[in-house]
Amino acid sequence: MENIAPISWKKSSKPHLFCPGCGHGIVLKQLGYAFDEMKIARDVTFGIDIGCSLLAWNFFDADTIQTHHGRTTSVMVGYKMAKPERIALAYMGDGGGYAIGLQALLHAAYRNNPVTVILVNNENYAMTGGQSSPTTPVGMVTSTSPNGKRAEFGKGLHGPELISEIAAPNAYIARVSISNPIQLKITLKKAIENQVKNKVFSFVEVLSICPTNWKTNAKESFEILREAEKLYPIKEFTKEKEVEK
Ligand SMILES: Cc1ncc(C[n+]2csc(CCOP(=O)(O)OP(=O)(O)O)c2C)c(N)n1
Ligand code: SF4
Repeated sequence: MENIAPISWKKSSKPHLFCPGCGHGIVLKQLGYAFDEMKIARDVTFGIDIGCSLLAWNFFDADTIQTHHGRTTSVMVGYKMAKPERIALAYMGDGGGYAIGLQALLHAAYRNNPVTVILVNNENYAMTGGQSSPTTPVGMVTSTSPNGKRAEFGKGLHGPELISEIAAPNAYIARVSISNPIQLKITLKKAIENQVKNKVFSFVEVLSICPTNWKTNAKESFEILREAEKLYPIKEFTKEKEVEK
């Protein structure tokens, strides 16, 4: 059978550890294709958060740094200062990026640090058992909202919208979904390219699925993803800023 895996994937790595049907695999596959097409696997340093994103530690034939929960942006900002010739990627979940790591993320955007942050939004703290996160939509049942999340606890944090308010006009900020893998790959490439060419900040939120904690089958998972796409619009935020100028 033809091997359709990205060549930047480690050929000798063990089978992946994600649950069956997890959205992380789709994100990482497209990221692998982006590495291949841009021929950058040797130039990338892949920073991963604590959370299910850490299960990507041996995916790529690329240098990888395992950081603490919520500290990936800060670690990769520091790393990039020390090694400006490297392409610094920070990979995390919505808990790591929008809760414990939010101040680091916002300040990296505010300072326009030349790193690329990829945040996989599955609307819960997946690795620790599906607790409610800043992006959990109203009504979603989680282990900390057994009767459904109440609106008084927030209607869902809109990260790219928040970040684009304080980011520099030349920062690249976008939201995509695993439901459109080609658009996902193109967006990841644009974000990485902005770091390499313009030496500025870039941020991509990827709407994803977590069948294990959502307790859903494939069809139900994608129904929830469609709802997420309505709550969190798929768009690029950079051009809008340029139009406003
Ligand atoms: C400083 C610190 N606080 C809390 C934890 C416990 N912890 C580990 S993973 C995690 C949640 C991860 O959720 P998210 O960042 O959304 O990623 P996901 O697992 O959904 O991909 C938490 C709270 C930790 N490891 N370190
Ligand atoms: S718990 Fe959810 S996010 Fe984590 S590996 Fe399983 S399906 Fe993926």
